Amino acid sequence: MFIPEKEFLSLFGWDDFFEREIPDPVLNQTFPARIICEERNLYRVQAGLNKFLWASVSGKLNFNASTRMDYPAVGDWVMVELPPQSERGVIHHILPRKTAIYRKQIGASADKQILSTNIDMVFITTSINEDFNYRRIERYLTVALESGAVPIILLTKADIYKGDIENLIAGIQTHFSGIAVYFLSYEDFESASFLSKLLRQGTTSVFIGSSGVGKSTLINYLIGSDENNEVIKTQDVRESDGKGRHTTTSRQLYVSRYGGLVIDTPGMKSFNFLTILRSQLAVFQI
Ligand SMILES: Nc1nc2c(ncn2[C@@H]2O[C@H](COP(=O)(O)OP(=O)(O)OP(=O)(O)O)[C@@H](O)[C@H]2O)c(=O)[nH]1
Ligand SMILES: [Mg+2]
Repeated sequence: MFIPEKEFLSLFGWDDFFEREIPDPVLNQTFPARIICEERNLYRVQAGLNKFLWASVSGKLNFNASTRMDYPAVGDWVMVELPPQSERGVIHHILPRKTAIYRKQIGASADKQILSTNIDMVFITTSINEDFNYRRIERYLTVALESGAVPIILLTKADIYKGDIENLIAGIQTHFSGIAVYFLSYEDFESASFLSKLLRQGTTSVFIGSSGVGKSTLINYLIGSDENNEVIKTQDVRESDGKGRHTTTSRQLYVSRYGGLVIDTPGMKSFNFLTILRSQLAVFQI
């Protein structure tokens, strides 16, 4: 039987809530793992500090699933089995989600796409170039506030802001009272001391925001990669309108230099549709 590493579990945010939810019948042949990336019908799961494997859902889970929400998403804790002589894991069960952030698909289908689950903080990331606007923050915030996760407004590209940044922050704080607002610039990530305070071990944060605001640039720093050794691809924004071009195409969870887990997401175009759900609802149970 596979015994999960205690250190891994606490680093990855495992707690009594999930412990209690392990269903008895699957306990013996499965072990807990967290979904760190998803690619079509395959999931990259982490089950130990250095234990990664690809896994697919079991036939039963697939059969019982009626919407995309019934499938694993990045951030989920799942119960996985590694059949003898196999390198591919089988996901038997998705543990209930504490929080889930998702958006509706564009088009006729009402099916929702989950961006990530079991998050503690939502960083509403917005650059303070010419594309900055209050309405967008408002929309992201409305959704974040429903989640149970803590919303934080993060202003990026402070280096290109021409006005007085303290004034800007004071204005945002007045507008969105009670919400923490921070700023940073890629020229000086080191001085953004709030990052080490917030991204503590055992927490999970998701970075959402329009394409090109600098989410992946920051996450590259947080996971210890640099310009010459970029783990996540980043791309210049169009100079004509300051807008990005959708460089990140999938969600992925990483361990940050401060211990907390961080999830990069693709920039959102159709943000109007984004909603966060509290998840202890029966609908998520498999
Ligand atoms: N001037 C300036 N440019 C920045 C800063 N942070 C990121 N950039 C640049 O902005 C561009 C877009 O950055 P990304 O990190 O790819 O943006 P993203 O939010 O991940 O975009 P998507 O993956 O498309 O959602 C890149 O050219 C970065 O070098 C910053 O603090 N200041
Ligand atoms: Mg990106």
